[in-house]
Amino acid sequence: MKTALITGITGQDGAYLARLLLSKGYRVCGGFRRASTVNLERLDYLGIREKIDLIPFDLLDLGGMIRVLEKVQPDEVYNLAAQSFVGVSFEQPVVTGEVTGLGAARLLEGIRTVNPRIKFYQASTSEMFGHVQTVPQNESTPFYPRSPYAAAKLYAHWMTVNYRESYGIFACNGILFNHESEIRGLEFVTRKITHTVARIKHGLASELRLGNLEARRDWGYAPEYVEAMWLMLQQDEPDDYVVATGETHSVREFAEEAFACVGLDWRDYVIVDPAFYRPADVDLLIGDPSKAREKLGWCPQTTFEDLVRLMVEADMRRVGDQ
Ligand code: NDP
Ligand code: GDR
Repeated sequence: MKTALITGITGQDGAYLARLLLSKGYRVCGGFRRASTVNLERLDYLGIREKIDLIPFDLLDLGGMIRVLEKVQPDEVYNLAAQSFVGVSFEQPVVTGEVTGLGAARLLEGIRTVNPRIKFYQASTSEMFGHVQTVPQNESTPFYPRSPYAAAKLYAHWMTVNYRESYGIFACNGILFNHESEIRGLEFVTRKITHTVARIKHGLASELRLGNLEARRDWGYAPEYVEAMWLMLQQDEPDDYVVATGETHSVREFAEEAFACVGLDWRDYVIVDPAFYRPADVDLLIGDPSKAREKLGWCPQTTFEDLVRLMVEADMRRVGDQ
């Protein structure tokens, strides 16, 4: 039986990856931040909370990390923990750098110290392409980060490459484009839209305030993306991969589609509010997942329309049950 340590177990991807690895017979250890209230909602939603060994873990604490690695003795570590909200990174750039950037470096140091044969997955991101230099973006596209979050992730990305090349650690970067689901955090634009659409339809809200409607993203379905993470660590050689759908849509299109799912016209409810603009935004992301398709045999299955619909339907059920 293999053992995996997942950091960020309370997040969207942590929950889906845990479910996937459990289905493959892994012992799954989940690192969670010791806070006054620990949010295990997503693990409950997927019905897997009792099957996971939950372990206090913080990306700020190298000593604690080393003790966790020694205790758990993982075969694979998936580093999904981060301050992951781009908007907040402009308000808290240093904390974002500490957690999202240096946190990954601490974990790599822990692995190098405890057991360099542990395989390592780093949650890299399409945000590193930022002000994009090619369309679409693939593994050779130069990076141009546009936020403190993206700059921190870029540091973590290169540290992962560095530990692979310097110490022979089996370390991979998954350069994942946006992936969403019914358990996506409410602060991200897709879930903010689908949740508010459900509240409007149930008469609990009357408007939806958004920022930049013209930003375009390559949106996929999260449960499919965690499969790619696992596949990367099962290859003969470590490498970096873009994971994306190859389609792009604007925030406006997402809103239009979501309102249409419940028979409403988005123009009657959406208000553009500059409070949600960012000091610098990423205008266009569209990934080229050819390498993941050819080498990992990975292919996205869920269309944009299906993604929006499944998120709206889940929020309609949840809001209706409240
Ligand atoms: P979430 O924001 O849902 O989850 C982030 C997780 O990190 C949470 O479990 C959070 O714990 C944890 N965390 C935050 N700070 C610390 C810390 N100091 N020590 C330990 N844990 C911490 O993110 P997603 O699941 O959406 O994404 C997973 C990873 O993939 C992230 O690194 C994200 O940046 C990256 N990514 C995500 C993409 C996406 O579209 N979803 C695309 C590309 C990359 P807590 O519950 O305590 O806050
Ligand atoms: P992103 O996701 O920044 O791409 O990062 P987010 O959903 O926050 O923003 C996407 C785009 O929508 C625009 N936008 C708004 N965004 C939010 N959150 N709220 C709004 O009201 C709003 N109005 C318009 C944003 O300006 C942006 O252009 C996500 C995170 O999961 C990262 O961790 C991950 O690395 C990347 O995806 C890939």
